[in-house]
Amino acid sequence: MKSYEVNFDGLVGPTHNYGGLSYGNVASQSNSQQSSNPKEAALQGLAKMKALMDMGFQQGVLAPQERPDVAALRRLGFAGSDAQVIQQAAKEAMPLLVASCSASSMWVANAATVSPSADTADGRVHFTAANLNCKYHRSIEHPTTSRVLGAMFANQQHFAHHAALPAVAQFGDEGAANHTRFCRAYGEAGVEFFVFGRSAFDTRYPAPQKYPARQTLEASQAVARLHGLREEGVVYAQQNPSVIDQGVFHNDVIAVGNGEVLFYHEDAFLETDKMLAELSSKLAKVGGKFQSVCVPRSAVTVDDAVRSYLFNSQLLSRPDGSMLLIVPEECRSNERVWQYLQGLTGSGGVIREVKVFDLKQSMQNGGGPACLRLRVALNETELAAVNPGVIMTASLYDSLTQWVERHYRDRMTENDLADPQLLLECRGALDELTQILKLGAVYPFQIN
Ligand code: SUG
Repeated sequence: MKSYEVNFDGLVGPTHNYGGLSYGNVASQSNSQQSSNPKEAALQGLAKMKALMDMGFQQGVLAPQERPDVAALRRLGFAGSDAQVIQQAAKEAMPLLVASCSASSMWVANAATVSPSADTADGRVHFTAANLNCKYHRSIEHPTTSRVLGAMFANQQHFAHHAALPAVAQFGDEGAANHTRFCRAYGEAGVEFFVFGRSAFDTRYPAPQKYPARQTLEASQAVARLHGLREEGVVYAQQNPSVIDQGVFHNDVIAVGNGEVLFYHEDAFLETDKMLAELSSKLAKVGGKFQSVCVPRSAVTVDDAVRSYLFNSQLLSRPDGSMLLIVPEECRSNERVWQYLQGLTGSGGVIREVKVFDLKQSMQNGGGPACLRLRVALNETELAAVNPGVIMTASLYDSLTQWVERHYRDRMTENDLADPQLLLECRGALDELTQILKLGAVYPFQIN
């Protein structure tokens, strides 16, 4: 049976702004308070989806969330009408209003961890929504994420959904941003690679000194248990704490994998040789031949990787078995990175081509091409069971582009977030979106 990797990209929401909300994420902190352009952000994301679809890849779309999240503000004690809740928060606690307005759900690599059916005990595709417990503005995403994923992958014969892990730092889980799967073919059993930043219960593991390690070993292990993965099909590795302290807040900022290939920075992991040997022997047991492409620090520094997002790229398999790397424009403007990429594609190795995309609006908050997509490996039968409303087509692209043009502002600052009219605009837009994507009622304003 045919199988595919389907990339579901997060559609940028109408409140996209630079709130400076993510301590440890260099771009988010350095662009704090700048004015943003939500319309441009959404169109940049849609252009990437359309381009991948046109290249022959399977592409889907994941809906944004209702923001400002008035219900979240009410849980923090703000009261009255929706407009009063927003105005009171703006007056008394602006950082909380900004957090409740974040369009951060666009980075759907953090929406969930997904295990394909070939890896799981019950032969279904398993999803665990990420609790994103490290940052308040992201911790409020998972209930709606679960409803949206449930509406996209509704068929219970093929899809199993798990609620987010307990909402404490000890089970901090950032979803697929710290998870990669190696396989010979997408429909065959593979090796799932979980990368954690610290252990919450075992003090023998080192931890970063400056910035938080968002993913714990215990969270990764819980996800693997929930999904019914076999021990021989799982490898755990620890991120190098010193790169977290240099701004590598998710593993997908320093490594990316696809098929039988891991593309990573020399400083990405602890005990790299042991980890590579385990990946290689476990992949061999399911018939695969593991290959690694290490980028030496002498060619590209960790700082270059953090600024250019070289590793936050999409590594895609082409029909002839070679691979294509989708990188952000920032890679072309970094001389060392660009030079490295020229050498890489010219070397006769597996990665043959680089395609550059302008995702500046998202990049300024620390979200590159790989942050914007959630990968779901599906066989033909499972793909047919996905809600067809969320699969990208030329006509869906046109509808979504027109929808963005109709509803999105082209400039957003902190003052705009305090405008109660923004809530009404967003709800109107999202109500229409759920009809375009055939999701049914998924947002708090639709179900309460
Ligand atoms: O969680 N930025 C996101 C970026 C997520 C990137 N995802 C992956 N690497 N997979 C984060 O730090 C910034 C929001 C703000 O500051 O307005 C933010 O949430």
